[in-house]
Amino acid sequence: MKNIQACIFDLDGVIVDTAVYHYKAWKRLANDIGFDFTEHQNEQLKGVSRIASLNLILGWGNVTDKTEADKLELATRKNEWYTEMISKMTPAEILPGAREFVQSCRDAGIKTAIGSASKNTPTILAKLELLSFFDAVIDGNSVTNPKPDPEVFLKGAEALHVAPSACVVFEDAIAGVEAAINGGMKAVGIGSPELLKEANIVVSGLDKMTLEMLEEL
Ligand code: B16
Ligand code: MG
Repeated sequence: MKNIQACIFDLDGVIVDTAVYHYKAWKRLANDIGFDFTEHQNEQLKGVSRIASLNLILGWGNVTDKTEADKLELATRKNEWYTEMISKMTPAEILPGAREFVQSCRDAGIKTAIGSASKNTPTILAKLELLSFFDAVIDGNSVTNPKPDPEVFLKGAEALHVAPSACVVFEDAIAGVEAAINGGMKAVGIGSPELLKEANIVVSGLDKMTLEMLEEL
Protein backbone atom coordinates (compact mmCIF):
# COMPACT_ATOMS: atom_id res chain seq x y z
CA MET A 1 0.00 0.00 0.00
CA LYS A 2 2.60 2.57 -1.10
CA ASN A 3 0.31 5.42 -2.19
CA ILE A 4 -1.95 5.49 0.84
CA GLN A 5 -0.24 5.96 4.20
CA ALA A 6 -3.12 7.21 6.34
CA CYS A 7 -6.89 6.90 6.65
CA ILE A 8 -8.79 9.68 8.40
CA PHE A 9 -12.33 8.87 9.50
CA ASP A 10 -15.20 11.22 10.21
CA LEU A 11 -17.01 9.97 13.33
CA ASP A 12 -20.76 10.61 13.13
CA GLY A 13 -22.21 8.77 10.14
CA VAL A 14 -19.04 6.79 9.41
CA ILE A 15 -18.02 5.00 12.62
CA VAL A 16 -21.28 5.45 14.54
CA ASP A 17 -24.74 6.89 13.92
CA THR A 18 -25.35 9.59 16.51
CA ALA A 19 -27.69 11.57 14.20
CA VAL A 20 -30.72 10.06 15.91
CA TYR A 21 -29.54 11.34 19.33
CA HIS A 22 -28.72 14.78 17.91
CA TYR A 23 -32.21 14.86 16.37
CA LYS A 24 -33.97 13.90 19.61
CA ALA A 25 -32.11 16.57 21.59
CA TRP A 26 -32.55 19.35 18.99
CA LYS A 27 -36.24 18.45 18.56
CA ARG A 28 -36.80 18.69 22.31
CA LEU A 29 -35.17 22.13 22.28
CA ALA A 30 -37.24 23.32 19.30
CA ASN A 31 -40.43 21.99 20.95
CA ASP A 32 -39.52 23.88 24.17
CA ILE A 33 -39.21 27.09 22.15
CA GLY A 34 -42.53 26.34 20.40
CA PHE A 35 -41.89 24.83 16.97
CA ASP A 36 -40.95 21.52 15.36
CA PHE A 37 -38.79 20.25 12.50
CA THR A 38 -38.62 17.01 10.55
CA GLU A 39 -36.10 14.19 10.41
CA HIS A 40 -35.63 15.18 6.76
CA GLN A 41 -34.52 18.68 7.84
CA ASN A 42 -32.23 17.04 10.38
CA GLU A 43 -30.24 15.58 7.45
CA GLN A 44 -28.94 19.09 6.78
CA LEU A 45 -27.30 19.15 10.22
CA LYS A 46 -24.94 16.26 9.54
CA GLY A 47 -21.33 17.32 9.87
CA VAL A 48 -22.40 20.86 10.84
CA SER A 49 -21.03 22.31 14.09
CA ARG A 50 -23.22 22.72 17.19
CA ILE A 51 -23.72 26.49 16.98
CA ALA A 52 -24.19 26.44 13.18
CA SER A 53 -26.82 23.69 13.66
CA LEU A 54 -28.64 25.84 16.22
CA ASN A 55 -28.66 28.82 13.83
CA LEU A 56 -30.16 26.65 11.07
CA ILE A 57 -32.84 25.26 13.41
CA LEU A 58 -33.80 28.70 14.74
CA GLY A 59 -34.13 29.80 11.11
CA TRP A 60 -36.55 26.93 10.41
CA GLY A 61 -38.67 28.11 13.36
CA ASN A 62 -38.45 31.76 12.25
CA VAL A 63 -36.95 32.58 15.65
CA THR A 64 -35.07 35.86 15.29
CA ASP A 65 -35.03 37.31 18.81
CA LYS A 66 -32.19 35.28 20.38
CA THR A 67 -29.02 37.04 21.54
CA GLU A 68 -25.59 35.36 21.36
CA ALA A 69 -25.88 34.66 25.12
CA ASP A 70 -29.31 33.05 24.61
CA LYS A 71 -27.88 30.89 21.83
CA LEU A 72 -25.05 29.72 24.03
CA GLU A 73 -27.55 28.74 26.71
CA LEU A 74 -29.74 26.90 24.18
CA ALA A 75 -26.77 25.00 22.71
CA THR A 76 -25.62 24.05 26.21
CA ARG A 77 -29.10 22.82 27.12
CA LYS A 78 -29.23 20.66 23.96
CA ASN A 79 -25.77 19.30 24.64
CA GLU A 80 -26.75 18.26 28.18
CA TRP A 81 -29.63 16.15 26.82
CA TYR A 82 -27.40 14.81 24.06
CA THR A 83 -24.52 13.83 26.38
CA GLU A 84 -26.98 12.09 28.69
CA MET A 85 -28.07 9.92 25.74
CA ILE A 86 -24.56 9.17 24.45
CA SER A 87 -23.40 8.26 27.96
CA LYS A 88 -25.49 5.11 27.50
CA MET A 89 -23.90 4.12 24.17
CA THR A 90 -22.14 0.75 23.87
CA PRO A 91 -19.74 -0.86 21.35
CA ALA A 92 -22.82 -2.61 19.88
CA GLU A 93 -23.62 0.74 18.22
CA ILE A 94 -20.45 0.78 16.10
CA LEU A 95 -21.59 0.75 12.46
CA PRO A 96 -21.18 -2.58 10.57
CA GLY A 97 -17.62 -3.23 9.44
CA ALA A 98 -16.16 -0.05 10.95
CA ARG A 99 -13.97 -1.61 13.63
CA GLU A 100 -12.88 -4.38 11.26
CA PHE A 101 -11.88 -1.99 8.46
CA VAL A 102 -9.94 0.32 10.81
CA GLN A 103 -8.15 -2.72 12.21
CA SER A 104 -7.29 -4.01 8.73
CA CYS A 105 -5.76 -0.61 7.87
CA ARG A 106 -3.62 -0.77 11.01
CA ASP A 107 -2.58 -4.35 10.25
CA ALA A 108 -1.45 -3.16 6.79
CA GLY A 109 0.72 -0.42 8.36
CA ILE A 110 -1.68 2.42 7.46
CA LYS A 111 -2.03 5.09 10.15
CA THR A 112 -5.52 5.95 11.36
CA ALA A 113 -7.10 9.13 12.72
CA ILE A 114 -10.48 10.63 13.53
CA GLY A 115 -11.44 14.00 11.98
CA SER A 116 -14.77 15.08 13.43
CA ALA A 117 -16.70 18.31 14.04
CA SER A 118 -18.01 16.91 17.31
CA LYS A 119 -16.75 18.25 20.62
CA ASN A 120 -18.08 15.04 22.18
CA THR A 121 -15.67 12.85 20.17
CA PRO A 122 -13.56 11.70 23.19
CA THR A 123 -16.68 10.58 25.10
CA ILE A 124 -18.12 8.73 22.09
CA LEU A 125 -14.84 6.92 21.31
CA ALA A 126 -14.52 5.91 24.96
CA LYS A 127 -18.08 4.56 25.06
CA LEU A 128 -17.45 2.59 21.84
CA GLU A 129 -14.12 1.32 23.27
CA LEU A 130 -12.34 2.57 20.15
CA LEU A 131 -9.79 5.02 21.60
CA SER A 132 -6.86 2.67 21.01
CA PHE A 133 -7.81 2.21 17.31
CA PHE A 134 -6.64 5.68 16.28
CA ASP A 135 -3.15 7.22 16.19
CA ALA A 136 -4.62 10.74 16.36
CA VAL A 137 -7.97 12.32 17.21
CA ILE A 138 -8.78 15.77 15.81
CA ASP A 139 -12.23 17.06 16.76
CA GLY A 140 -14.38 20.13 17.32
CA ASN A 141 -12.29 21.06 20.35
CA SER A 142 -9.14 21.56 18.29
CA VAL A 143 -10.35 23.25 15.09
CA THR A 144 -11.53 26.79 14.41
CA ASN A 145 -12.66 26.50 10.78
CA PRO A 146 -15.61 24.16 10.10
CA LYS A 147 -15.77 21.73 7.12
CA PRO A 148 -15.61 22.35 4.10
CA ASP A 149 -12.45 24.06 5.37
CA PRO A 150 -9.83 21.29 5.34
CA GLU A 151 -8.36 22.29 8.75
CA VAL A 152 -9.60 19.23 10.66
CA PHE A 153 -8.12 16.79 8.13
CA LEU A 154 -4.89 18.74 7.58
CA LYS A 155 -4.33 18.72 11.34
CA GLY A 156 -4.94 14.97 11.27
CA ALA A 157 -2.36 14.46 8.49
CA GLU A 158 0.11 16.63 10.38
CA ALA A 159 -0.38 14.66 13.61
CA LEU A 160 0.24 11.44 11.68
CA HIS A 161 3.28 12.93 9.84
CA VAL A 162 1.77 11.96 6.49
CA ALA A 163 1.50 14.21 3.39
CA PRO A 164 -2.13 15.12 2.53
CA SER A 165 -1.76 13.48 -0.90
CA ALA A 166 -1.13 10.14 0.86
CA CYS A 167 -4.29 10.44 3.02
CA VAL A 168 -7.79 9.10 2.39
CA VAL A 169 -10.75 10.65 4.19
CA PHE A 170 -13.98 8.73 4.90
CA GLU A 171 -16.98 11.09 5.11
CA ASP A 172 -20.78 10.96 5.10
CA ALA A 173 -21.38 14.73 4.71
CA ILE A 174 -21.05 16.78 1.52
CA ALA A 175 -19.10 19.48 3.41
CA GLY A 176 -16.76 16.78 4.74
CA VAL A 177 -16.04 15.35 1.28
CA GLU A 178 -15.36 18.92 0.09
CA ALA A 179 -13.03 19.48 3.05
CA ALA A 180 -11.01 16.40 2.08
CA ILE A 181 -10.73 17.50 -1.58
CA ASN A 182 -9.87 21.07 -0.47
CA GLY A 183 -7.05 19.59 1.62
CA GLY A 184 -5.61 17.71 -1.37
CA MET A 185 -6.72 14.31 -0.06
CA LYS A 186 -8.66 11.43 -1.57
CA ALA A 187 -12.26 11.07 -0.37
CA VAL A 188 -14.39 7.98 0.13
CA GLY A 189 -18.04 8.94 0.52
CA ILE A 190 -20.16 6.93 2.92
CA GLY A 191 -23.81 7.02 1.81
CA SER A 192 -25.50 8.02 -1.41
CA PRO A 193 -23.51 8.52 -4.68
CA GLU A 194 -26.10 11.09 -5.84
CA LEU A 195 -25.34 13.24 -2.80
CA LEU A 196 -21.58 12.73 -2.45
CA LYS A 197 -20.72 13.42 -6.09
CA GLU A 198 -17.28 14.87 -5.42
CA ALA A 199 -15.95 11.76 -3.66
CA ASN A 200 -13.49 9.49 -5.51
CA ILE A 201 -15.72 6.53 -4.69
CA VAL A 202 -18.89 6.09 -2.62
CA VAL A 203 -19.82 3.01 -0.57
CA SER A 204 -22.86 2.42 1.62
CA GLY A 205 -20.72 1.69 4.70
CA LEU A 206 -17.29 0.57 5.87
CA ASP A 207 -18.51 -3.04 5.66
CA LYS A 208 -18.29 -2.57 1.87
CA MET A 209 -14.74 -1.18 1.96
CA THR A 210 -11.56 -3.21 1.33
CA LEU A 211 -7.82 -2.49 1.28
CA GLU A 212 -7.81 -3.37 -2.45
CA MET A 213 -10.25 -0.50 -3.08
CA LEU A 214 -7.84 1.88 -1.33
CA GLU A 215 -5.10 0.90 -3.77
CA GLU A 216 -7.30 1.84 -6.72
CA LEU A 217 -8.05 5.38 -5.52
P1 B16 B 1 -21.21 18.22 18.99
P2 B16 B 1 -19.04 14.56 12.52
C1 B16 B 1 -20.82 16.22 13.68
O1 B16 B 1 -19.95 15.12 13.72
C2 B16 B 1 -22.27 15.79 13.55
O2 B16 B 1 -22.48 15.15 12.31
C3 B16 B 1 -23.16 17.00 13.63
O3 B16 B 1 -24.52 16.63 13.53
C4 B16 B 1 -22.92 17.72 14.98
O4 B16 B 1 -23.70 18.88 15.08
C5 B16 B 1 -21.43 18.06 15.08
O5 B16 B 1 -20.66 16.88 14.94
C6 B16 B 1 -21.08 18.73 16.39
O6 B16 B 1 -21.31 17.83 17.43
O7 B16 B 1 -22.43 19.01 19.35
O8 B16 B 1 -21.11 16.88 19.66
O9 B16 B 1 -19.93 19.03 19.16
O10 B16 B 1 -19.97 14.04 11.47
O11 B16 B 1 -18.15 15.70 12.02
O12 B16 B 1 -18.25 13.46 13.19
MG1 MG C 1 -20.34 12.84 9.68
